[in-house]
Amino acid sequence: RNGMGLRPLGTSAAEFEQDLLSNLYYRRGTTVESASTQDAYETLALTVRDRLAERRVRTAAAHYAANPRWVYYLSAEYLLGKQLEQNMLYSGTDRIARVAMKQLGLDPDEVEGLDIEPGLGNGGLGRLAACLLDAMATLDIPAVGYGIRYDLGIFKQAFKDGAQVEKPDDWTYQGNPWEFPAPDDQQTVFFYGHTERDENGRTQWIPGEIVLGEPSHMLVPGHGTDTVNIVRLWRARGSESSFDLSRFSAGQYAEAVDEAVHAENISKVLYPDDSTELGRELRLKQQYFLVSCSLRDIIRRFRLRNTDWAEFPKKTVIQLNDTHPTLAIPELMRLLVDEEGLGWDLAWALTKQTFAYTCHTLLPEALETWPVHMFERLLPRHLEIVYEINERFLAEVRDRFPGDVDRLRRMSIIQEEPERRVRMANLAVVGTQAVNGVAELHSQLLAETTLRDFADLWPTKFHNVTNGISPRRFIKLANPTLSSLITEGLGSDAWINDLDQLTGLERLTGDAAFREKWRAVKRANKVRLGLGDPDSLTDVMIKRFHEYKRQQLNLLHIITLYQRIKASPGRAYAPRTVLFAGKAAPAYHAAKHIIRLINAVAAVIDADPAVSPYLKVVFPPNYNVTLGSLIIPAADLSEQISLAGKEASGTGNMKLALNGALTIGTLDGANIEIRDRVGADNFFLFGLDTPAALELRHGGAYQPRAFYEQDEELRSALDAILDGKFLGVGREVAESLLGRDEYLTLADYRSYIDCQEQVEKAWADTEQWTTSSILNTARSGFFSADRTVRDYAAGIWHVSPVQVTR
Ligand code: 26Q
Repeated sequence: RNGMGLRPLGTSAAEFEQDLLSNLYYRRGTTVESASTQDAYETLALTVRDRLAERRVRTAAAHYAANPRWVYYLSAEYLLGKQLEQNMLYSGTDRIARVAMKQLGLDPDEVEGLDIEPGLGNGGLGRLAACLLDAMATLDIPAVGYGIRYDLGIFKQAFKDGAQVEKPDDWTYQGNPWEFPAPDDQQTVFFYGHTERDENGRTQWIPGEIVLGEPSHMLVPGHGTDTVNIVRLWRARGSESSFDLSRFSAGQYAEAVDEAVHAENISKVLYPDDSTELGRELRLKQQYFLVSCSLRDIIRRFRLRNTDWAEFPKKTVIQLNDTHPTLAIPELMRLLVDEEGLGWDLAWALTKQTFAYTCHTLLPEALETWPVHMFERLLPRHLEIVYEINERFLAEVRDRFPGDVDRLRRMSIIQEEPERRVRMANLAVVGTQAVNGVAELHSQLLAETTLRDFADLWPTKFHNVTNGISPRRFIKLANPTLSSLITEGLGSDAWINDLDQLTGLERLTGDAAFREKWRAVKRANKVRLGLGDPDSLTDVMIKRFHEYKRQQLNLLHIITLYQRIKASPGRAYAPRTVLFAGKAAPAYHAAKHIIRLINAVAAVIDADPAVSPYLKVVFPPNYNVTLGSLIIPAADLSEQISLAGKEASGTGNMKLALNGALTIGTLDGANIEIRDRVGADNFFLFGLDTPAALELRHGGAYQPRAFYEQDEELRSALDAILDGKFLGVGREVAESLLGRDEYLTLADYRSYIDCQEQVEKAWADTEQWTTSSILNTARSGFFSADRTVRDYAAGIWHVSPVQVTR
């Protein structure tokens, strides 16, 4: 019996089989003979989950006993990926579960196929949150992730006549076996209303709407440890007071229910935008809902073991994943000053010490701001607090830089022109003890450009923490055959939790048999993916569609290849499969035009027998963590071609390099660090660097038409689009490039085309390519999220592990 007085769950296939039968019977109310595949799936999930639940209970007990300093990660988005496979691996049941299922006559692949990915995020930022949770658990760091349990995740992408159409992602339609409801920890959230001062001069917020926050959590197990942390997600519920009783008794039942339904809209849907979203009130409401519920929960947990507010920052660090949860700063001030009666100065000192802020962008249009009038209507007390924070802050700036009015205007948390708005990034910098960018270049540019005034004022507040990825999910689970080969080559699987050990592969580049096996794995992964010729160069661009990422540049290369093959059909071209995957924000028309044009070019090439043996464009719809895990292991070439200075970091670049793809890329984001590590010989570099791009863009003299006129191949590619050669679509794309070309696509065209020719030459030397591929994997250990979390722990969080013992 274990510490809880329970019979420990078995570790053999026979015991697992018994538990499956018992769970099928008692938790699904059925038997093997009459079970549906859905019954089998839910039962398998519960049987796996049970084996983590025991570790979870021990983790909670160990954490309670230690009363440690906690990391609370606040994020509006999480892209956790499918849970079943991961939880089988982490609980050590992957093998026995499959044996047991077969014993019961169930098809493991069919059953596992019903597992659904919770798509509670847009892209990089949401997946980063999931990778950091994975690494924190693996490193035994006491942590809780807080987020929103959206009813509808990121939309499902389909193509109709080559154009993106969106469908709702009702991810819990069949239930969600991974979720633990926690109704006892429900919270109450206020919105709207007004403020009043009581007789002691204390401020009270009289709300105009009250909504309930209902928590549930999912398990976040560590790999190779007993630690199981949680991610707690909040769902909005109408409160009893939002249920209009007078209407109810007057017989207007449906009308009475109306407001409760209205309240539930808060967690209805994830906003599908990954950079800008015109200030929608519901989005601001979501942010405050997350913040209010989570802070109350954090304080509840603090009080289980502590009484003194002075201890709060010693026991708590709250990491803000971009500005989306920045309302936590004025909210903690409100709780401390209005509800707890602390003086402003003490409350402010505690607040600042508690928070840290990660910035994920440089694009000025992606910096969140909210109209003051909207902010004031929804959160009247918070606006007063923001004003007070701002006044005191501006006084400090005035002291340091007397007479510098322009600086005050730039740094103010309130923007005055052309419209009064609250600048969330300024609030986040002012209210935290540390600010970090997500790659070396990005952190440097933040301090020199976007947040320069703040770095002048507080130089030591600014840090870099280069992003990382979970090696468990993005190589061990995604690429099992390569993982086995690596384990065979290194003689142990310890590399999974200590990714720097991959450097041991370097010496194997000299082993012809190993290289042969390496190629065979890559080929088998292409066969598994099932798109295009497995012997062709698989050229992969997988990421959200955005003009700064420049999918259109890749497309111009494809059109150029197409035209070269048409012009000289006799030559021997190395077959290439160009794979795109990614979603565009539903209202981002320019990005949708690029998608439409890619699909048209793909169709034209497919229909042309002179070209199709050499060139194929594939665009599987609905890119998500699951599809990424299938594509990444099959890639030979990784396209990381954003305009220098625009991509904060990128993390897909790391996933692809780790899986042995060579990068063609600009000096942007983490590409620079990848190239520094894998070596310039194993990386295809092209394009303007950041200073050159800034000069060209802001020198005011950039004329995309000049590039069009000077470069015959470029002209011919754009003319083909303008002449309607690709089903008559995509003129908007060409016109935008010839008009403003915001992201200097035409300026980088020639350099990119020439670099792709280098790629083609390198591909022809199979052995050398394989060596480069192995070296990419061998030298990518730095990009483990374990290293990222260690950097946060040492430089920003100042937390240490707590061991969970038996
Ligand atoms: C903000 C306000 C209103 C509506 C939506 C948003 C919103 C939502 C999501 C704004 C931005 C995002 C997501 C941004 C994102 O994913 N950024 C990426 O973060 C990665 C992890 O740090 C980096 O690697 C990428 O470079 C960066 O683009």
